[in-house]
Amino acid sequence: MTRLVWFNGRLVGIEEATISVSTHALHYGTAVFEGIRAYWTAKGRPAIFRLNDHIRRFFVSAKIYRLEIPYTEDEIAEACKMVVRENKLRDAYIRPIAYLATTELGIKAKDRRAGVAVLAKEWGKYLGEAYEKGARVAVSPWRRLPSFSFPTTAKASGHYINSFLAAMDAYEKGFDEAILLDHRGFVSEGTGENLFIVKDQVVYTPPLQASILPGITRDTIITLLRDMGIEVVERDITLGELLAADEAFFTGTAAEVTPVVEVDNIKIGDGRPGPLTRKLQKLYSDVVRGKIDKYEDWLAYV
Ligand code: PPE
Repeated sequence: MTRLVWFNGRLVGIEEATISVSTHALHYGTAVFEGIRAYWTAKGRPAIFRLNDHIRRFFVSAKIYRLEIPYTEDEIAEACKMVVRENKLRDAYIRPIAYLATTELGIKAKDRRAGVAVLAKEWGKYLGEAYEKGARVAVSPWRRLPSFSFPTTAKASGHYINSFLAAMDAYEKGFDEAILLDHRGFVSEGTGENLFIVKDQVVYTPPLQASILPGITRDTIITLLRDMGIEVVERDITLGELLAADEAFFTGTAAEVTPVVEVDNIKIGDGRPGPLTRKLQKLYSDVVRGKIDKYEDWLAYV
């Protein structure tokens, strides 16, 4: 993490940004967060990609979990810019988090005020070499949390206990990442990414009812594909369809567009990143760096 953090309204050194061990969020997972990237652009300054969409999702997540954020959306957006600017970052990963701050033990909380921090760091490729070579993934023995038990549309810290189990299980078995099935057995998503497959020039991705997080990168990719005249279908995908796909890839703020080339040691297509996946990686990277005028509206300059 960088040295300077925005913490409850002030920019402070990271060693000052601490909370009590009896904080509700630590015990019960009652925090919501965002992952946002800023990229260096041709204009000679960084721009934050789809900042307003991330801020909106942050506040919706907080509302669902009854967290009262004592700041406006504009103030948090400004804090995101501030941590990039003041830490003199070029490419950055920004992490706003709002946590239930009461230090009273007990699940029910009378005081629903949230503490808020905005951190930043340099974060290279999320899945390392897999960005180039493609990820080898395992189907997790753990199912995605059903959207009947948790609001999977919220990006809440507690939900990541499920991702953590799946990620560690796959990692310890020697894979780069896990894919989780939903409670019905349909393909859901990665531990921190949405999933797409390509079959016969058509692109498919699981729908919201497959308990996915509605990813902002997912939305970006759907838009870019449709603008390219490529058909995108949101529908349930079976494991068999994934294994028979021509190409597969993950999307996410951290992961960007990462090819998936093997599932449980079975090659997807010819076992190398597919041509459409490559094209989307390049296009996404151009869009976030402000190289394509058409998508300038997605950039918030720092
Ligand atoms: N699904 C999950 C479960 C998820 O965590 C993410 C983001 C996505 C889909 C993609 O969402 P979006 O970033 O809006 O396109 N995961 C974040 C956290 C990664 C982490 O390890 O921490 C991210 O990419 O920032």
